[in-house]
Amino acid sequence: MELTAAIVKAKAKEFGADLVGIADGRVLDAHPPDPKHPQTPSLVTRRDNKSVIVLAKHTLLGTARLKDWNERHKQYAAELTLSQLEEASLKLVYFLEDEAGYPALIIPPVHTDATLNYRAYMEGGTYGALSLVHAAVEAGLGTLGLNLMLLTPEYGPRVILTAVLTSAELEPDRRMTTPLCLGEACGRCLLACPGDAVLQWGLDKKRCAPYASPYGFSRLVAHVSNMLHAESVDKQVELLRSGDSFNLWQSILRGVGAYTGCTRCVDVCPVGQDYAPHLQQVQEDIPEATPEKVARLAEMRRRRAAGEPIAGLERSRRWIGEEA
Ligand code: B12
Ligand code: SF4
Ligand code: SF4
Repeated sequence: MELTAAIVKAKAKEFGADLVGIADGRVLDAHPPDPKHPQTPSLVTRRDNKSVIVLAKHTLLGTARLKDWNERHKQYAAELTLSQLEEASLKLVYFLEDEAGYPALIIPPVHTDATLNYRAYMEGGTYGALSLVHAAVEAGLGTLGLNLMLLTPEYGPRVILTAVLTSAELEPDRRMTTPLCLGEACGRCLLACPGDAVLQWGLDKKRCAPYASPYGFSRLVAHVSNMLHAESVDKQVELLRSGDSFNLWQSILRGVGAYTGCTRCVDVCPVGQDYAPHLQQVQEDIPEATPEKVARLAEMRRRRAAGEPIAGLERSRRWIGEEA
């Protein structure tokens, strides 16, 4: 079969992806997001690294209209969306291999390497095989926002991502060179963040992680430690039979809240064609906004207007869509 980018994109959509873009593996090799810890296609494979096909699936609008950061409905639904995207990626790999004759592999959407730095893992500072948001920008799907999430014209940041690496040389998409993010003039993600983790074009991962992953590995370790160190057997049994144990059991069973926790910065972002018709009215008011956050945002606006250097912006201009 003569495989083209158009065929691959049509197949990915048929299998369940909402957005698909293609990046040249060599371009990703040349632009690792964090050069101290490179995440590049050729570090994954030197054979099947020619093209990086990035797939996106939008998350549900109904859950984006729930305003509590710790909503179990949200966490459960997001895990189901993730499963569907994983399935779409797997079907695409089988199509590439069995029908088109090109070996391929999936970049797992949530797996990270904890062996390098366990402490960093516990604090959210871990790395996937590829950084999917950066790969998505290179594949023309969108640009990064103030919180360094991928924003798309269609769904803003309300998408999750996977990637498929393949030996097929496919025509790549063009990277967007105009930012989608409204920047410091908006700052709604910062105001909504319960962990106050959004920086000026950056993220305090340690502050975000307990909200982003409320029933993840760190919570499991903390809960089991509390049980081990409880003052009596009765107290240990009480902790064993607690709501925390039940939620952790559910999370192990179905992934609820293990990776898919807080989405407050996502739900309030005005970028995306879905925002005005479905979210604007519900999310207009941001209960988490505090005078301290408002002041911090005002200071960011001042620095930007004054043309002062902003480290986060300088590091990520390429993916924010603001070339230096
Ligand atoms: C580890 C991880 C986390 C960690 C750390 C996040 C991070 N940005 O690294 C924690 C637990 C905090 C987290 C939180 C969330 N995550 Co997460 N996460 C990942 C994961 C598995 C790996 C990320 C990775 O490899 N980062 C690599 C590094 C290079 O990225 P970076 O640190 O942002 O890079 C910049 C900085 O390092 C900076 N930099 C460079 N040098 C230096 C030096 C200094 C000193 C500093 C300060 C900065 C700096 O410049 C770099 C270039 O821009 C990815 C999946 C994947 N494989 O990509 C999902 C992923 C990024 N997460 C996702 C989501 C949805 C979330 C959450 C909403 C939680 C949730 N409910 O699901 C929140 C959102 C937080 C946010 N505002 O970004 C989605 C993003 C979708 C989107 N639209 O953008 C992904 C792609 C998962 C997926 N399959 O869809 N996540
Ligand atoms: S996921 Fe939640 S805690 Fe993390 S940056 Fe977004 S709003 Fe803040
Ligand atoms: S909420 Fe505003 S500042 Fe934050 S990412 Fe979206 S557009 Fe950018």
